Amino acid sequence: MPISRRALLGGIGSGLALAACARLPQMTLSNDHPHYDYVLTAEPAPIELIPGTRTPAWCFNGGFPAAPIRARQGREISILFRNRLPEPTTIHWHGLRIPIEMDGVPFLSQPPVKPGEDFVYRFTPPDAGTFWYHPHVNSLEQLGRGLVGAIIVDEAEPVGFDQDVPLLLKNWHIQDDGGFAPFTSPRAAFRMGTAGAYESVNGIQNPSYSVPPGALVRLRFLNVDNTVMYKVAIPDHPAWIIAIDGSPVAKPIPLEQHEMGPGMRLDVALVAPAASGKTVSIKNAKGRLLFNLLELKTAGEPITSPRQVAALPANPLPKPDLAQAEVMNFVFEWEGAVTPVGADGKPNHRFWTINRRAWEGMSATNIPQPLATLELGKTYIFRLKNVTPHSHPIHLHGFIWTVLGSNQKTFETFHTDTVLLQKNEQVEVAFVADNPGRWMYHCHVIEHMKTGLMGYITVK
Ligand SMILES: [Cu+2]
Repeated sequence: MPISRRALLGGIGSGLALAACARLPQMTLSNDHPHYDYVLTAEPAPIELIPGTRTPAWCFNGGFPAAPIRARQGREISILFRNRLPEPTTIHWHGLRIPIEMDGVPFLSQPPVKPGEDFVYRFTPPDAGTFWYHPHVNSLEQLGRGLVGAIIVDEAEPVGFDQDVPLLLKNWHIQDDGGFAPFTSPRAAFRMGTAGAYESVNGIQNPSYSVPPGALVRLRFLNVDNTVMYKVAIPDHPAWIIAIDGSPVAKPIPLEQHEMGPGMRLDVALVAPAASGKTVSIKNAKGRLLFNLLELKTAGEPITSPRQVAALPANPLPKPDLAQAEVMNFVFEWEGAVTPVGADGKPNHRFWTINRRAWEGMSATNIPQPLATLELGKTYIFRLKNVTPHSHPIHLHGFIWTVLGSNQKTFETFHTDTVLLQKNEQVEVAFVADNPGRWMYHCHVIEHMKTGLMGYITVK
């Protein structure tokens, strides 16, 4: 979706009000200076999910899914974001280690982008991998209506896949007529969340993608859902995990079943069957049953030179100094078992807690205290303890954790920006606090984050 200069000029006029950005000079758009690699517009756009119906979605660039934004590792990218929604918004770049001014959290890192306004996101991604973006305003509705997209950072040196398939996993909260159903209910918000009824991959139920026979295929799974966990499995064909949540694993891991909470990603590599007309079926495991997610079908010109799955190059993460690390405990808890609703029937927003504190919410004039203040450059070990009977994908903006261990399972050390904590699980993660700013720290089940399971840490 790189926008040509001509298309860019055709799409925007002069006299745009650009929102202020603390670190960057104000960009003035003129026909002589089309400075942007991408134009990303958030706007209402009806789409057809259920054949013959209209869903009043909110989309990026007019449809779902928007073509992935492709950046290159170590190279600056500039994205002109245009808010054409009827309400304020921002864009957060999940998993990218970029300056706080570009992190897209209203009030904490930038003012909300008002309807009709624009904002220039400009950053240099240090890490290659599969990432995603979404608003950080009115998240239940904005993400629920479709404002989610993939940003793929290509490796600095090409890694040689024959085919690269981004797969956005999302359940839509829609009814049979295509109209939206409620994105939340109090009862579900205090349990595992409200699942949408219409499952989709890239906006389609059980899509089929054709790949050349013998091709080395990279599947990029992105759980962009508000609520739902996916457990990816490819039971009848060899496949390997090559990256978890954007970060390459040291050695490809044979894929059995891999669970992804909201916000999480998974890169899987496989060599397609050598013959034409063959199918590789990709499943979602629910309990002991396997359900179809999508399929690959071999077609077209075969690739005859042998292909092999290999490890991806490591990303340049700073190495935690475990001997000098400071340990911090974070306990994820809930306040009671009775569904708390106010007199208006709406959920009580102070139900889930981090260290006995529910997120208070914030505004331009009222930013609550951080959950913790970290010293710039120092290594920290976060001990994440889930004492609730539900799973929580815990995400920290601006950093990538090294996962050291869990009290429930053993694994090779890996890196992630989102840890899926199972019930009663305790996980230890380490990282170097090398990125100054105020960084959101929250559960990515949107109903959990909206009802308390959120906060931020300050690094200075
Ligand atoms: Cu949660």
